[in-house]
Amino acid sequence: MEYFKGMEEKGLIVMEGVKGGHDGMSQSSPKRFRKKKQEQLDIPTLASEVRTGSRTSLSKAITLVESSNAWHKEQAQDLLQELLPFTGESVRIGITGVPGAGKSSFIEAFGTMLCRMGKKVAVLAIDPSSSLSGGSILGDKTRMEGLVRQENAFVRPSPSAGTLGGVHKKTRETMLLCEAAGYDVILIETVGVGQSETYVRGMVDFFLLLVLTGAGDELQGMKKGIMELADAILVHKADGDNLRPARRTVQEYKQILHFLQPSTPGWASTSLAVSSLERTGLEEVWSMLETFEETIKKSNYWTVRRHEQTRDWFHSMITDHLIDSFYKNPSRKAQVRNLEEAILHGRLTVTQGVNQLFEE
Ligand SMILES: Nc1nc2c(ncn2[C@@H]2O[C@H](COP(=O)(O)OP(=O)(O)O)[C@@H](O)[C@H]2O)c(=O)[nH]1
Ligand SMILES: [Mg+2]
Repeated sequence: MEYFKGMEEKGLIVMEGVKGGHDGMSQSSPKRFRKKKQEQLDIPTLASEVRTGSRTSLSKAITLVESSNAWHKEQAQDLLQELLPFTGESVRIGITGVPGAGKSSFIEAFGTMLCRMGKKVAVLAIDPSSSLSGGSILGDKTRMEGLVRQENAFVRPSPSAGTLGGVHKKTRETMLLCEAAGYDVILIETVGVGQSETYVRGMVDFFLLLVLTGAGDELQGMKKGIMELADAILVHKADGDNLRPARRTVQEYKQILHFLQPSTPGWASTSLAVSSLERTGLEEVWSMLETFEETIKKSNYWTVRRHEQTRDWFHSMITDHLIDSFYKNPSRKAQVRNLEEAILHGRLTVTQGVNQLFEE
């Protein structure tokens, strides 16, 4: 974090002339004053409350981590640093599938089963559709009513509308907070659209894809890419009339997976039939996860992957930070537009345009 602080300070020095500008954060009220006023939040106390498993404190900690307020951000990092030694002990599971595949229902059924087994289960959601549709938040809450009532469960709904593009980037930090709070299993739900699967794959140990039957056509159309992200494909809603077709579909997926690149080296991705309605197949999913954990820890890829994930996270934050600080200068956008014009009219080459931006 020292590194980022350093960069921020440098940014501030360069930006001296535009203080009090667009973001309202750097206005005339001196930083020292703000600090003093908000110092009531006692980070060591909050940290120990999170560790004792207080869900209220965990919620408070997550809100702090999600805040875009500069002072909160600093405090959030202090909190995370304090809790870092107590993180890393959970099994991190990503769950994806098209809307309606039954992800929330599966999490409810599976999570409740795990709680009854004595596990502590945290549920997080990354929902890129929520800022458009107003969110699946309501739906998910009713879908997870049973789970929410479990003493061992913690359910954090999708970030609220309009905050996308920032808050979901905090999911990794939220996950660390949950681990420090003693959660054994972290379930991260994401809608299977756009980049969110790749993003979630990059932060979990195990990645589950939920699909439906009648997939003959779907199999054709389904992108190979997403199947190659999955450690297991669950054919969901395998109940009633759907049971037989579901079993057939499982066989089809197994065959296909056989020919694809496995998502985790040393693990043959597989397929299972599950019904969250009838609560069947859930135990098989858990025992598969246990086998996975054992196998992958033995090969040491568990740790290797987590290190890779943290490294990637660090590098993507560097990129984000560079982009942010590049556009921080309010005149930057106009400058870029002008250069664009010049390039499109053939007065400059693209490389010359870029050089001009970075020459100063
Ligand atoms: N028959 C059947 N229906 C299910 C099952 N799980 C979920 N559903 C239904 O599928 C619909 C979508 O479920 P939901 O969990 O909201 O899907 P999500 O959009 O992927 O989170 C709901 O109407 C559920 O009642 C199941 O195991 N069997
Ligand atoms: Mg859902």
